[in-house]
Amino acid sequence: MNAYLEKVINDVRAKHGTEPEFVQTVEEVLSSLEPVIAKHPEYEKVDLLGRMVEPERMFTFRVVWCDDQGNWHTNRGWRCQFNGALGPYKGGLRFQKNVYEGIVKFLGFEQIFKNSLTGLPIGGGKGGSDFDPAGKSDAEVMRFCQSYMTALYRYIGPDVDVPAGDMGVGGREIGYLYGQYRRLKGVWENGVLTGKGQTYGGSVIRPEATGYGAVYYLTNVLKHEGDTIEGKTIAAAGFGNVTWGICKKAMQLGAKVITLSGPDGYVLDPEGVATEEKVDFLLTMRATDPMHVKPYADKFGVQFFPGEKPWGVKCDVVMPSAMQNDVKMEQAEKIAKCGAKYYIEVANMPTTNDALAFLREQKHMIVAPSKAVNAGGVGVSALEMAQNSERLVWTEDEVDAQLKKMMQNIHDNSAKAAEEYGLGYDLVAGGNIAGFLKVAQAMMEQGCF
Ligand code: 2IT
Repeated sequence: MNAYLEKVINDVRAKHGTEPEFVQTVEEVLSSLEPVIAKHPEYEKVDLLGRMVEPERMFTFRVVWCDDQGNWHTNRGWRCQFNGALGPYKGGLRFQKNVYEGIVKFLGFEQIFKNSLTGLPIGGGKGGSDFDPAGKSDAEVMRFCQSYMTALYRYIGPDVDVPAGDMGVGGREIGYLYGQYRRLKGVWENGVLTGKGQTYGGSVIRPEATGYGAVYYLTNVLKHEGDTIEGKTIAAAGFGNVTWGICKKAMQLGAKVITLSGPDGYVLDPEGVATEEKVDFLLTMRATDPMHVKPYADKFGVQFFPGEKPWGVKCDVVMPSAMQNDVKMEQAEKIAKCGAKYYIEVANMPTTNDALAFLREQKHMIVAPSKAVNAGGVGVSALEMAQNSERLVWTEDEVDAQLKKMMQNIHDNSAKAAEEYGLGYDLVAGGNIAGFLKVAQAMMEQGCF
């Protein structure tokens, strides 16, 4: 590897030994940049990469809240404003027990390149808390969100930093967060958050956007291969917002999702999660118990595999859409033999680096990276920001058409970047390169800081 890249990666390893997810994403992105660094010696001269792996700013804060029994709890909150070269920092908030600095930083780093790929003016950021939403009442979630926003509101704004949802943060949480922001600031600045309800400036299709975008991206890959989506079987994971969107769009386009998973195991539905009743049931399950997918098997009389992951099930397309590092070497080996030609990452960093390298080496497979595939979510968030600043509401057809076009551009620009650097149809490297180049140019043009 190029000596400069190696130095930056080694520095990150040395500084972030306790944050393995962040080290992992830096290794993954930077290893794609070898030909770019060779072609652009000016980047090394100003240590552009050393700057890019260091957040512009990151802070941590205390979030104190009271449960329904009158007991007080202290959680930790974070916001990482990683890179603002392209626009206001933009990225979700994750509320999950296992969140810590390393998770926020890894997600923030990925977000820089993802947001760049959307072609829209948004920088990269991410935030979250180690608050565990499981089993909390609405009132508890509201008090938590109000406390969280009280700590954060001074540091965000429509032109500063625009948080949104991620795991554990959906429309309900965004509503409480926005209500508190408005109360504290006394202004109607709804462009400060995205993923809002439609009564106060949320965009149509935002809840579906990540899943819809992922399926649109897949259709572009299929088109490149002279293939079509009709009749394709898809192994997906999770059953949250993203997977729900994948099921819906796949169903509309004549394909079907045949697996879902949860912390308790996975379900196999050979007929597909491909009726309105089934797709809607995902929302019910998530609202009642986000920890168990078994109720789907019970309701629709399909097989449930306790404690197992769906990887290895025979299918045409594999879409890991649940969480980071869901696919390790052991699962990748099964996926390589399951008959699928397409490995389309959806969740942020769902594949370990060794498993991803292994899958990319499979001659019969095409691998697409999550930071391109799932960019439709944040892309529609940027469309929500545009609607808010215009004080207009766009129709479903307008937003859907823009999303579809955006996903095509992301795919085509990734393919083109890979081609230009002599890498063939390498969507992983191409996505990293295309995302990187725009940020790099903006940073160079804005001078050294
Ligand atoms: O990972 C992601 O891109 C998100 N959670 C969405 C971020 C956003 O600002 O909509």
